[in-house]
Amino acid sequence: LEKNPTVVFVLGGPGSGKGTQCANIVQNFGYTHLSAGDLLRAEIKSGSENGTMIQNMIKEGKIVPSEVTIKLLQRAIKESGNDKFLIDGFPRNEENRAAFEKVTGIEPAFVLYFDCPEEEMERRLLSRNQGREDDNIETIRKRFKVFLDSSLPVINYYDAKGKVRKIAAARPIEEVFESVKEIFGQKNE
Ligand code: UP5
Ligand code: MG
Repeated sequence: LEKNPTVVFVLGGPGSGKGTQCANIVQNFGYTHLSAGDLLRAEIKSGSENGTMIQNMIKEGKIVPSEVTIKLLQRAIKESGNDKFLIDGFPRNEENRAAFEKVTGIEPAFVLYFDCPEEEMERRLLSRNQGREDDNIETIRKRFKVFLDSSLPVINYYDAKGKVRKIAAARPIEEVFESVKEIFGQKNE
């Protein structure tokens, strides 16, 4: 592992625009984008022994055990050859957060938080049409509840440390990215 990689956690509810904005950040600021959800979905497709367990958890909107997700993230970090990472959609609960810090020794430079009302996120997810098994109304409701109960506390934890950069996400993609650019142009250490 690179000794002191720069890590930005990109957090926000389901459909808040994490993946969309990470793609823009990569093009402009030289980061490698690691979506924990994409890594887990790739693991299902690869036919790994954990695949069925991961698939069931995603279908229920539940959080996959940290050790599985952290192993995938560590491998992707190593394989990237880069030293700047956007970690998208992780950590999702306090246990994820503490385990990542313990295992990797990495603390995020800051946390980018896309703040979006549920009704807007629901609209986006229901019209995404990319065949995601969790983009149905029953699973979406479960994902929202897990976000409120488990993921928001992680954001609050980093907010108390002055590390959260909050962005109003219910605006057009280009407008949201203008706000994102301002943050990446600042000194954030
Ligand atoms: N869109 C984006 N921005 C828009 C804008 N400003 N205006 C209008 N439309 C906009 O965007 C969603 C949709 O909205 C797209 O169609 C986009 O074009 C449009 P996207 O950028 O994909 O939003 P994102 O926040 O990335 O939404 P995603 O659904 O990926 O968020 P989740 O957090 O729900 O999904 P993730 O893949 O991270 O996790 C899925 C599941 O994996 C979890 O529920 C969990 O079961 C599991 N998981 C873990 O267990 N552990 C992990 O660490 C990570 C995931
Ligand atoms: Mg995503």
